Amino acid sequence: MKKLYFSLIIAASIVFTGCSNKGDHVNVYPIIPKPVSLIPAKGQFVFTPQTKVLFYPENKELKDIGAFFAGFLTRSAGFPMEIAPAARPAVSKHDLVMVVDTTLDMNPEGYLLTITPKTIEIKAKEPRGVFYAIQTLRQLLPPQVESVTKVENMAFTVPCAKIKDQPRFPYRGLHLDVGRHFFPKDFIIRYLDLMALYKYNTFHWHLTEDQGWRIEIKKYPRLTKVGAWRKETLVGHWGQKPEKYDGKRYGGYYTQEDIREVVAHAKKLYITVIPEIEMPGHSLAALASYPYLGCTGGPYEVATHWGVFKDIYCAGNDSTFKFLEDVLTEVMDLFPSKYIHIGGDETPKDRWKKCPKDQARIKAEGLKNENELQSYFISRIEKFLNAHGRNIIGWDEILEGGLAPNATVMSWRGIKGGIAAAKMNHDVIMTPGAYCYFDHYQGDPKKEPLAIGGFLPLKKVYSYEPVPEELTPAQQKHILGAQGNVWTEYIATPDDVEYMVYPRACALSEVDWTPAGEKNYDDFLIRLKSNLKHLKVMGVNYRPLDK
Ligand code: TNX
Repeated sequence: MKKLYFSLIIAASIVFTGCSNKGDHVNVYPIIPKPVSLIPAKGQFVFTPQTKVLFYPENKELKDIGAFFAGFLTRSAGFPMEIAPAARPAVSKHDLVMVVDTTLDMNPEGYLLTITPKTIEIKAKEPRGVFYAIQTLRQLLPPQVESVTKVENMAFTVPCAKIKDQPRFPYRGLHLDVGRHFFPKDFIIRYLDLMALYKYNTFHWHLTEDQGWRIEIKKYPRLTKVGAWRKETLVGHWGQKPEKYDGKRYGGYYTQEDIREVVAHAKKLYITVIPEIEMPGHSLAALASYPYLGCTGGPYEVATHWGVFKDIYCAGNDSTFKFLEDVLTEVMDLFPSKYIHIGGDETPKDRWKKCPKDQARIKAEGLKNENELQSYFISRIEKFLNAHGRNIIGWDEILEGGLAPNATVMSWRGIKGGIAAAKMNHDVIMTPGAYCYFDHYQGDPKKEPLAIGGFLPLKKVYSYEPVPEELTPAQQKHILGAQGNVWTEYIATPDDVEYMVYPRACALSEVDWTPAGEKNYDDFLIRLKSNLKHLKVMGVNYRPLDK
């Protein structure tokens, strides 16, 4: 055993010293997103069965992070990896030590990682910084560290370096639409696990749609009994004639227990889950469940094709607000996030124009038109959520007819909405379709699986700059970060999701994390090539890079 170890160490030394010269260090430091500063050094740290994970001070959160990291080496290398509190914030033995020092003057998500042949030391102001250092370490280890079964004859080493790192933006998001297609809880957990590897900290879970309501609400059981199921699904592209349907009942939903499990798992990964409950549009599944919520009273049917539907919640009816407040009460109980996303996009006003109750509301509230009625709707919901200590996020349509006083805007129809909101001193999350829509094609549509349209190659995602030049420095501070959106009209399985999301999410992680001046696409590609080997071991169905 000892002998084998020795030769593995020698082999590893040859590989790594060969590459640790300045210039070609990128080959052995395939870290994504790229750290703010990395000083390469000669040699490597070799994990052995004796290596311990030590933490200081004694703290349950640090212990959990230690166990998270140890798990990888226990599974892949078979090392026991003892996790123990350290007596002081330094080690003399051949161990990994994780130190939280609240007096450090650094970003709460930042970290310092020093790797020498003798020890690995992580320092951060908060445990989440330590967690991000651990993701960096995972990427520096051989890809086999991600293996869930023991890998024989493998040296588990990391190249020496001194890394100082912190994110550029506080909001680094990925979204997933589970309304058009439903993805099982276990896949959501995997989606989160992958996000954590790239230092994303927000999961926007789009839970309600015309084609399916996916969250159990105890007070309104028909939402999942009726609203979670559609009688069939469109085959091929929407708009293609003649329309064809598959004739198969389709659906699914998350129980409240499932949701609690996902939220708890996300918390361990330092990911906040923001639920989206769409209103007043994209609500046909809710209307089909409770027809009194619509202007005409129905009957309604859960949608079987894609697009924008005219039947939306009636804004003239107080029982609509009672329903939504009840739903949101259960939602707030499940999701501890500061933000609740209330949708607000694509709301045709046809029904409101003809509905006596909506017209009466417009009159009674002294509103000018249906746009102002939409604003009334969103502001009323905002008031309710604010009273419960939560803030709303809405798609950029919520600017039309007047922005709710405390709303954060998600700019998706380009960046205009984001600019307008920032100029009004509102916070903004950037998700412009041309750069952040991972449902768009990645290559020639003839060679790609059917997608909604558009063309968003990796390089274009990478090139995105979330802060618009026309904003003043004070307004720029309102840009919280960027998010990749994954709408699933044409993405039906977990494998399809991974194909559309990776490696584009790797590129966007660098947009969100790395200082703009440090970005370089060619360098990113070199790191990505090595980094993708990790995803390969994890069995991720990523789209291969163009030759
Ligand atoms: C627009 S982005 C939508 C979604 C669609 C998506 C398809 C947004 C707020 N609304 O309902 O799924 O386009 O790319």
